[in-house]
Amino acid sequence: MTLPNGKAPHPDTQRPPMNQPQASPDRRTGLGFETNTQQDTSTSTEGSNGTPRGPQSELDEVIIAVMGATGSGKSTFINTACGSEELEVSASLFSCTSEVQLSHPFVLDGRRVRLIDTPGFDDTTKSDTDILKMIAMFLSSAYERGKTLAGVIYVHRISDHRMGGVSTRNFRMFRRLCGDGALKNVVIVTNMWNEVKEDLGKRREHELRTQDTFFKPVLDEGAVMVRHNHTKESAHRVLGYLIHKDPTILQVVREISIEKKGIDETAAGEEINKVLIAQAKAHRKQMEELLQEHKDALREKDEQARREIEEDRRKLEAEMKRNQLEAQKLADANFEKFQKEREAYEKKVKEDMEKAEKRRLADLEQLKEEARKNAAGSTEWLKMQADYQQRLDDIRDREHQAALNAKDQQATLLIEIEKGRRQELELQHQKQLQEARWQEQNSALNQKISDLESRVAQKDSGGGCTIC
Ligand SMILES: Nc1nc2c(ncn2[C@@H]2O[C@H](COP(=O)(O)OP(=O)(O)OP(=O)(O)O)[C@@H](O)[C@H]2O)c(=O)[nH]1
Ligand SMILES: [Mg+2]
Repeated sequence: MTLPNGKAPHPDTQRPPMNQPQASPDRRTGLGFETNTQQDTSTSTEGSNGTPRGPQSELDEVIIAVMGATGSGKSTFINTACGSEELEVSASLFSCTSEVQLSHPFVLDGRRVRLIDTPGFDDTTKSDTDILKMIAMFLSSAYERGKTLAGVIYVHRISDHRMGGVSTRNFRMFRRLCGDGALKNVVIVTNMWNEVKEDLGKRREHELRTQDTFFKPVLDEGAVMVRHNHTKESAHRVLGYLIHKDPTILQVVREISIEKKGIDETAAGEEINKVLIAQAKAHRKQMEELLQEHKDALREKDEQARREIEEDRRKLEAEMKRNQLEAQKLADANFEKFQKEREAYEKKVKEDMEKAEKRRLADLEQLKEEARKNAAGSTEWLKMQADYQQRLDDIRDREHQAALNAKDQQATLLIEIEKGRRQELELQHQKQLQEARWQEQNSALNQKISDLESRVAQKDSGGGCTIC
């Protein structure tokens, strides 16, 4: 494994920061990929030996598939990487993603990236053959439209107590889908680290890396194993291991699109067949044992045991029937039938996409109409607001003017009062002066009178006329 700078990184080392995801036009056709006329032929990305030409140009879309057991966190990883909630996620025991889905494109480290979400092989509602057919249809159709994979991410919960039957079966199917040739483009992602104590997680990680029954064989062939801590940065770091890689072809795609094999003849199909044969053998053995136990119960007249054995037998028969149907379904998925199914699937996807596009256009039209109405409404509202503001301004102007007037009036009044007060003071002053003057004149007059009286008195007492 080498990074774009040519150095071999430690799987857990941080890559330099990358560009944030960006929205891009949602024009989809066919299987959800945008039309790329330059690449729209079955051989455009393929060399003479059937291997893809690489490296991918800056304009090419980088497509990465995400696989793993049900509930391992595939859809969550994709949502985290895209920074969206577009894929359904569930904490229930039932499988959540039951179809192959394509994420919206986003830009990372200068590349336009799309992730493919896949259902796990231990799906609670669909058989392994159904899942294999779905994945094979999607990937081979995409390949024949010139869309190759930059890599595959396999999600594994570090919180799993052990690599049990389901995980082992899932991983075995994953290996058959990829083939050894694509392992250099595989990243095994361990997640749910916050669900375990660090020491325990590290021990499990070490076992997964070093045990032949776990991931060691694929790591030896060039796959890498990295931790994911549930953040966008961590998801982008994981994708950083793949986005600059030369594209690869998965074994199942090569088998179908180039070697023209039926699903039943692919390595993954053969793996399912092997499991079905082993199960059929085990079922036959169980049935023989039950028949023997049934005979014993009859002989011993043990009614309770007989009823329990018959119940077990019914359950086993139902399982055997399911197994036979599954084997039949796999046998029916030969090349011709699979091609027909794929054509029907592509047609349906195309119709769905066209319907979705029509719906999108109708929604867009409705949004535009609402926007127009809102714009009209907002013009009206703006006008009302302007009127209101004008009225408010007028009132304020009037109030201001009135205040100014009142001030003027008050000032005039004060001046008048002051004037009046001064006049009053002046009058008082003059009055006082007048009074003082009168008093002065009075006292002078009184003096004269008393002088006259004293002279009259002198004359009366024998003196001459002083007046004449
Ligand atoms: N703690 C923790 N929980 C996670 C992480 N990734 C996913 N989960 C939770 O695991 C549960 C299953 O996640 P999904 O993304 O639906 O898993 P899936 O692999 O897509 O499942 P299917 O679609 O059923 O195959 C959800 O409850 C997630 O919230 C993680 O990194 N850490
Ligand atoms: Mg899912």
